Amino acid sequence: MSDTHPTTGSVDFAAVGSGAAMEGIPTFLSLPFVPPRTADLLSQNVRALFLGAPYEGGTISHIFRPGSGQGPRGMRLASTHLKHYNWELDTNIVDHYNLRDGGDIPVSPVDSQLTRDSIEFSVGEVLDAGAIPIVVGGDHSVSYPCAAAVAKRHARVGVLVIDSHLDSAEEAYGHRFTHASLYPRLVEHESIVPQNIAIVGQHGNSVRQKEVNWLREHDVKVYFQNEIWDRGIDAVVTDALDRVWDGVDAVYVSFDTDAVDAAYMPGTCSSEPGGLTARELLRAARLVGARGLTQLDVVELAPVWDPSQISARLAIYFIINALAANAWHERSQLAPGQSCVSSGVETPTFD
Ligand SMILES: [Mn+2]
Repeated sequence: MSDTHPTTGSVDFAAVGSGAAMEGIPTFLSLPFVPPRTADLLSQNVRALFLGAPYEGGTISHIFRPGSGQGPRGMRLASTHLKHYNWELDTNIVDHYNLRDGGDIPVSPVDSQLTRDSIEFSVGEVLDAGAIPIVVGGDHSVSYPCAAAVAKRHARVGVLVIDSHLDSAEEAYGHRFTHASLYPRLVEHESIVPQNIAIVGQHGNSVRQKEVNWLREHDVKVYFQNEIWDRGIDAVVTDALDRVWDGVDAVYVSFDTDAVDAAYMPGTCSSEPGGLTARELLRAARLVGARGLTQLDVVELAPVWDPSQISARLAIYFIINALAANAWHERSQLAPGQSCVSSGVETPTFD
């Protein structure tokens, strides 16, 4: 077979093989587009779908440090040349899930309710196909509709958030659905109880006393960055996962990129010095995936602040590692929430 080019028709591109990162339409991992609709996903057997939610109207960061609306595009651009095979877990994540790029969910820059409705609809379509939605924001307010889609489809849902902030203000800037009010809104769902919520990686200086009070009153567990330094990432994330998976049938996972130190993640909107290292984050991704994944979102990535693209690359590797570990969990045939790590499921060895 020979593909001819419109301007250099004699060149046989199929024979040459492209593989170049800088040609074609930049989708996530250069994957084909499939719309986020249940029928399309089922007919093409897609079991995980990348979706952009390019909305940053839920935060004041768009005034003093904007750019999370460009998160999906930045992640696609930084991912086009990456390989699909994780050798440590012997998994090609594209083959395993028939992973595809679902494009960007329509959002309105001036109407947060319309935006939430749109995101919840698309994420719901993916969940109804039995696929894993991987939603990339946008600011942290895009997590409300993602969590709502999960919460309305399961009897009891755990919540694991990796974040430097507490996001537990009843309202901020006179609004109930900003990037700072996640937990008060989540517990309004009957299926989400505070005892199954864990926040990992808290540090910094951007928390109001009122938020701390709310979390104490509701018994939401916060794991500080200091505890990670004292006990190590494995022990802390394992405790957090034990909590969020206790008695639930699904877990909603959100990774706010500002949990990571700016040395590894400069491209984020509300950075706090003293965060997770890249290796701690990737270790967390493996532990999270090794229990089973229902859904994943990655928020607050702002590529405009990082021309080196190390931020987008780390966020991409978080997704890849979590998906590879979840494939390991699927192959192990453990129940949702049971850990491949603590159950001693072996990984492939290359002696
Ligand atoms: Mn945050």
